[in-house]
Amino acid sequence: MSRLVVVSNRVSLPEPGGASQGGLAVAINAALRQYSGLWFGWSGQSTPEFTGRISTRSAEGVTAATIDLEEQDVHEYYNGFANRTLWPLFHYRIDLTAFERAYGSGYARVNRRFAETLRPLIERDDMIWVQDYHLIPMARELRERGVENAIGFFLHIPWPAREILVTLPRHQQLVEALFHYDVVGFQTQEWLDAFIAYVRYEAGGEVLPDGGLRAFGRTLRAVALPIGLDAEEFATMAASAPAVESFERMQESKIGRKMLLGVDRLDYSKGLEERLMAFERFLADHPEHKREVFMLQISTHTRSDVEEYQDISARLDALSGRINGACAEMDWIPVRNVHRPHGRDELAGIYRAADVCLVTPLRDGMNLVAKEFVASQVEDDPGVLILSRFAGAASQMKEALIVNPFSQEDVADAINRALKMDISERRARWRTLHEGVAKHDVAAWRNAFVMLLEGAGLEQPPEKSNRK
Ligand code: GDG
Repeated sequence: MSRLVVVSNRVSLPEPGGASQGGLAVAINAALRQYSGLWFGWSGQSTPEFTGRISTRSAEGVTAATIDLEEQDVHEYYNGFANRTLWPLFHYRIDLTAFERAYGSGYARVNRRFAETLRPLIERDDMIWVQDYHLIPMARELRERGVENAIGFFLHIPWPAREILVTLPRHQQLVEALFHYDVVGFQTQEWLDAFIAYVRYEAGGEVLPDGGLRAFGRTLRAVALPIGLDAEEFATMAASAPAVESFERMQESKIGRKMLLGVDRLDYSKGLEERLMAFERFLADHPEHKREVFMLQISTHTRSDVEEYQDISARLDALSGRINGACAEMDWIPVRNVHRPHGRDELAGIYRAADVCLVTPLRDGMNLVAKEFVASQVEDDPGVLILSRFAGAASQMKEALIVNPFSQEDVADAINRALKMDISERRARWRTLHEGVAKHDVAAWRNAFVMLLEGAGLEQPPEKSNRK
């Protein structure tokens, strides 16, 4: 069996207790757990000058190889092009997108540095799987260095509509870089369709009879492959002592009230302010529910060096403070606004204690919180999932209450409906959702992608299968 080499911006091996990790790290850890794989990426540390020195560490059968980046790299590539250009743009926030040449150069430089450092570690039969928007040009850089192995790419975030993407200077260069991969995966058919539309109408490419895409003189296979949870691991964790403890602690603190839960990285794409305003609207429309219900919003800080993230943090605190000031009573607070990160096991207990989970991003590649919430429920008394139609997860989780997060009325109505839903409907919806989460798990995602990558390796001409 070929070795799997995963390349992503950050590498974060599991730690005891499961410290806070973003969706991608959680998924890659789960995907590599049963693979004797290599995981290559940035250590998260910066040095005044780039050294290219590789540090390795192993845990649970996964070897991590990391490099430090130069301070300027972190500024221009990570905080810059990745998180101030591509992230907002791909989440439809042109208003927040920074178009700066220095960011583009930093992005190209870091991708080059990644490729140069990774090159000597690649063995003949390795399959290489590059993750996410930070590393789109990786395949081109590796090919330029003679790598002929099968290389795949998976985009964890949405692929934007063509009309949005063309606002990016040198958008064609970015898309052309993708054509150096053999397989490119998107979370949903919708993002894949948007990519195909760009290839056809902007790049003059075509869809081949076998489903392949051809443009820029190259061919790739593009697929929609939704990411999933390690559902089994999650179920085990949900039954662990820390999970049971946090569940009991939550139950006690609910004192018979219903809990609405939100769990998100503090990010403007997650629709946090809109969600709080919808909750305020719900309280105004349904005063009979006051005192019977509260919202626990857990939003952990990420990317705190980026200005837009400091802004959203301040706005969210102000908004929850305003709602509490206006609505709270001496023995009831409507919003519990928590920034402290929790262990994953602790989180599983909190999910289980929730009566309703609000997953209302304005745009989201997939959203694993929706799946984690479902995986944490027990059949006796499952909670209700309210899910934004703009999360990739909505294409799979149709038994959730699907809402438009931009409409406070719509979300407020869904909260009311969720709170009133009888137990048989809750169980029926949950059962179907749970089946889906268990079936389309992270192993299914990994296996399907790796199979395509293996196929791509076989399709190479003979001189290419001797590649190094
Ligand atoms: C990107 C895409 C896609 C949150 N708070 C805590 C904590 N979390 C964990 C959750 C979940 C993860 O963070 C968030 O995952 P999401 O999928 O919701 O979102 P992104 O981080 O934006 O991930 C997304 C994903 O990649 C995978 O492809 O689904 O669309 O944007 O796992 O549980 N974890 C811990 N403590 C916290 O306080 N331990």
